[in-house]
Amino acid sequence: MTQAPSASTAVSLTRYLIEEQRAGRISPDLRLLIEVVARACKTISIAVGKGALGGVLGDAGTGNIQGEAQKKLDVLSNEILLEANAWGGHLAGLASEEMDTSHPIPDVYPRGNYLLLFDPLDGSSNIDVNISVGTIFSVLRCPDGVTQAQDQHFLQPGTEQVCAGYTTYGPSTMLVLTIGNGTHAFTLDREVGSFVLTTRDMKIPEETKEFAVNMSNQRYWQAPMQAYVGDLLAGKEGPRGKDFNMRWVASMVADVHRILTRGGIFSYPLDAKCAAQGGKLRLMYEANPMSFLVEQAGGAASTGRQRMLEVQPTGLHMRVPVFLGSKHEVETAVRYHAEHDAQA
Ligand code: P6P
Repeated sequence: MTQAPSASTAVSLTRYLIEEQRAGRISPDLRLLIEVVARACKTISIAVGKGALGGVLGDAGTGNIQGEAQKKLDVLSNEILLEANAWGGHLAGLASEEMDTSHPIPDVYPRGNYLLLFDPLDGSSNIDVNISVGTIFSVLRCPDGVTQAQDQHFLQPGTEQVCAGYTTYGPSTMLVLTIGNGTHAFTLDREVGSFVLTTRDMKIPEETKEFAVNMSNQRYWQAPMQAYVGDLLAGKEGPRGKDFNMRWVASMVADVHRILTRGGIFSYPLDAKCAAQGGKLRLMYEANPMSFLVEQAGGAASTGRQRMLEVQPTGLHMRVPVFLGSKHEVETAVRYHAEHDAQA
């Protein structure tokens, strides 16, 4: 049973970031960036929380580069993040799931040394049925000498991230963050309006009995995924020798938050429907930030054939197959792929 932090022991996000800056682990500009993103997420939380009363449910009537119909809250969340990050002087550019190309900082404002990428409202297909959704963000350094970032400047592997996080808009609004010094969870105190550190140094159990996958795609999976999940389903009578449970929220932030909290493996593998695009989930603002958070919590993240954070991006909206979560379970899924490829 976790004890609620008292007023005297509560560590706010601001205090945590000041202490990390004092320790030399983040710069003043990166501290400002994180505070600005957190503040924007509070605004998004209020809009999401209004539900039908806010007049922002349903489709926007527009589509994005992903070929997905945008929800009104997708567009609103994107605008909130763009506006919040325009004037601070900490960014050289932004990129979003909802925008075809990267977004320049207006000339009227100073520019900084960071690049911010985000999925403003991940899982938004769940918004109209009141299931948790979230904001995912990733921070890279802008290459030296570049002041007005172009798309190609964002194309850095996940190991280059200096910060990653998500905010999950669930029963409580939680910000989960890493600056490369562990993964930490902050809960929004709505009465005060600040994020409060509620779990320092999250750790994912290395073993698990829970997997997250969209089973309706099973007939489209490649052979190693068929074999891997088939053995999970065989349970204790099968080669794994134990029974497994399954969860699939269809909101990556919600599924990953559960795994960071109690373990598990999340997978969106290649299937015959998405193989031509390289996968379903996007590398730069879904897989990479989540993989950084998971690795910092002692977990593992892979495409099934390569460490996720070492994938060299070829485009802002590049898609990848994803396996992430409990270290030993991800290693097992990777081993099924390696053994299949060796025989092939
Ligand atoms: P499916 C949401 O659209 C998302 O990008 C992730 O948040 C989620 O894990 C996945 O797609 C769900 O995909 O095919 O199960 O609807």
